[in-house]
Amino acid sequence: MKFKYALPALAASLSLGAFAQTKWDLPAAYPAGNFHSENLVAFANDVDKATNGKLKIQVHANASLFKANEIKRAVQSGQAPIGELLLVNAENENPMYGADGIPFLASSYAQARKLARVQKPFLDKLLAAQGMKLLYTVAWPPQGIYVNKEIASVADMRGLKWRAYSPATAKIAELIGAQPVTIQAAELTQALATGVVNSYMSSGSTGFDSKTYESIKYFYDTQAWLPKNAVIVNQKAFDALDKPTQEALLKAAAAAEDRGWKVSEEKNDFYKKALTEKGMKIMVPPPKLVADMKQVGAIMLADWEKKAGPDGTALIKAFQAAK
Ligand code: PCA
Repeated sequence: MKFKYALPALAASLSLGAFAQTKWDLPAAYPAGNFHSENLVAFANDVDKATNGKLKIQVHANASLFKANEIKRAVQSGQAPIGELLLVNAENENPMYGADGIPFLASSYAQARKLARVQKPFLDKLLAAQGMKLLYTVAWPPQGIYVNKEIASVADMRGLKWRAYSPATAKIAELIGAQPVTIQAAELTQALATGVVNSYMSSGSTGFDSKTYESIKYFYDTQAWLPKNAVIVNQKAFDALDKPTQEALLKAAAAAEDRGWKVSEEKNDFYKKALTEKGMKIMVPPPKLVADMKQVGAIMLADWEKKAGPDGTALIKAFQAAK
């Protein structure tokens, strides 16, 4: 009697197993309309299609599931199987995460891609040691200075209320005599509207997303660095997928990386035009400002190399030798 019922139940669970669906929540920190978030949704759709719905990834944009600075730990602990983080935000944990936040080390898309290539093996190793795996990275557009007045040099920036998003952008404030307040992108609009900050460095993308033009008039297009977002996955969650699903995920990730870098570069001009249409002035930074900021960059590079030790030296060497 027992078997009579157990067998159909077993058969049902087997056939269910054959169609087993895995659902992953993907916490992300930037608004749904941001190009990184749109790229994540395209990535999730590709995975869905390639696996016939076996792996469903739900993107949670705008820090709605975890705050920007909590995402890495959430993926590490398995609270989230997958997530998107801003690499430079982990610089205090290990300087190698911050290589793409050093001003003027890699300040064009071509240079940033080169840096991404030489940085990748270090990231793979660091993440693997914490039970995670790097799926892909995509650069933000080049970083410029948003400021509420015209500036000719760093001396003009003293005393600014400076929004920082990372250890390095807080360090810049220190070096230029501004007052840093760390605010992630999801809270930036409010911080600007309430006057908590009146300046910061970021991309045209974040200036546009946060409606910075409502309180700040100038964007100095310094093109100082291109920080990257990274999509990372918990290794155990990855290992729990069957082989074809793993392969589909990696293939979709490679496609997302290609697409993301292209869109980032294409949108860079779009964002600057959009900011102009909203009444902002896009400024070519005057020579003294450029020279001052390059000096800031040189100090930060030297500091970084000291902190990063032999790995840092190896990365810089590889970067300089890379084509
Ligand atoms: N936007 C993000 C990080 C870099 C960027 O361009 C921000 O400002 O928070």
